[in-house]
Amino acid sequence: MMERRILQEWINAIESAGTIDKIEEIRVAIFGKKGIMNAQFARMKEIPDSEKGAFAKELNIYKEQLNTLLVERKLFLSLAHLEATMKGEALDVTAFSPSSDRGALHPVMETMDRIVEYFTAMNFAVHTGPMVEDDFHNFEALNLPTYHPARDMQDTFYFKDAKLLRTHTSPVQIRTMLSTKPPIRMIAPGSVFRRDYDLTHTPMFHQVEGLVVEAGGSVSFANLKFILEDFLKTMFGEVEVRFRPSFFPFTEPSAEVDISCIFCGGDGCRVCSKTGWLEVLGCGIVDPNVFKAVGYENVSGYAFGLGVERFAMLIHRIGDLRSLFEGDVRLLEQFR
Ligand code: 2NM
Repeated sequence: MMERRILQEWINAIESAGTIDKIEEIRVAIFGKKGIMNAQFARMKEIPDSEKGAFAKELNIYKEQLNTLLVERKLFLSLAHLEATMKGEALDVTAFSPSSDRGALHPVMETMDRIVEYFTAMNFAVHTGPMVEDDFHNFEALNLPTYHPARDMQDTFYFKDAKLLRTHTSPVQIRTMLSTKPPIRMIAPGSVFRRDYDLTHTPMFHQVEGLVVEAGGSVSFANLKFILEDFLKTMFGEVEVRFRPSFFPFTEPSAEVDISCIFCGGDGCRVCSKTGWLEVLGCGIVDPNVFKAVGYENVSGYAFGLGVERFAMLIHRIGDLRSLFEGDVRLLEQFR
C-alpha cells in the first residue's frame, strides 16, 4: 500500500507551492508518465487478487484527493498573481501632476464667442439651424433663382436627394422670418460649406450673419453703418472703417466693409496688398424679393455677414489659414 506518509508529503508540497510553475512540476511528478501514481498502479501486478480491489480503491481516493488539491492550489495562485498584477498596474488618479497641459478654446471658437458676445450685448438674439439644407432656404428665398449667375459664386456640396450643405448661414435668417413676425434682431453663427480648397479657402469655415427687420420703412443704411462701425472698433480697436458699394443678390444696396490695415496702419504693406485697407464684412439693405419669399409685407431691414476665420487670423496675426485646421498643439497651446 502507498504509505500515508508519502501521501502527506505530496499534500504538503502542493500546499506550500508558491508558483504555478512549481504546481506544474508537482503535477508531472505525481501524474506524469514516470510519476508516482503510475508507479503505484504498476504494483498491482505484485498484489494478491483478493487485495487488488481494496488497493485500487484506496489509490483512486488518493488520486482524486491530490488532483483536487492541485487544481485548487493552481486557481489560488492564479488569482493571487492576477491581483498582484492589477495592484502593480493601478494608477492613482488623485496623484498630483506637475504637468500644465490643459484644454483651451480653439482661436476660431474664441473669436466666434467674442463676436456673438458683442451682438448679444446689442440686444441681438442668437439663432441656429440645420447644416444640411434645401434649395429653397439656401438659394431660392435669398433671391438666387435656379439659373441666376450668382449661384456660380458659391460652389455647393450636393447630396443625392437634392439636399445640400448650406453655403452660408442665411437659411437660418429665412427660417427665422418664416416662423416669427417682425421685429427681428438676430445673428446666426455656424459652420458653412463650399467646394473650395486652396491657400485662402477651406471647404468648411464659420460665419456670423446678422439680420434686423422692422415694420414699415424705419430701418436705414445709417443704422447698419452705426452698428458695424461700432462692432469693428470693438473688435479691432482704433481703426478707420469704410463702406464700398458692392453686390449681393439678397441685398440692395449692398456694400463691402473695409478697416484700415491693422498691420501697417494704412500705409500699405504685404497683408493689405499696398492698399492700406482690409476687407472684413459684407452687408446691405435686405432686397424686397427676400421679404416676398418669406411672406413679409411693408417691412424694412438690414443684413450683414462675415467669415470668422478671417477675423481670428487678423486678431491673432495668424498668417496661414491652414494652421487653424491642422490641430497642431504647438499652435493651440499659444491660446491657453
Ligand atoms: C452677407 C452680406 C449681405 C445676408 C442677407 C440675409 C437675409 F437672409 F436677410 F437675406 N442674411 N444675410 C447678407 C447680406 C449676408 O454676407 C456676406
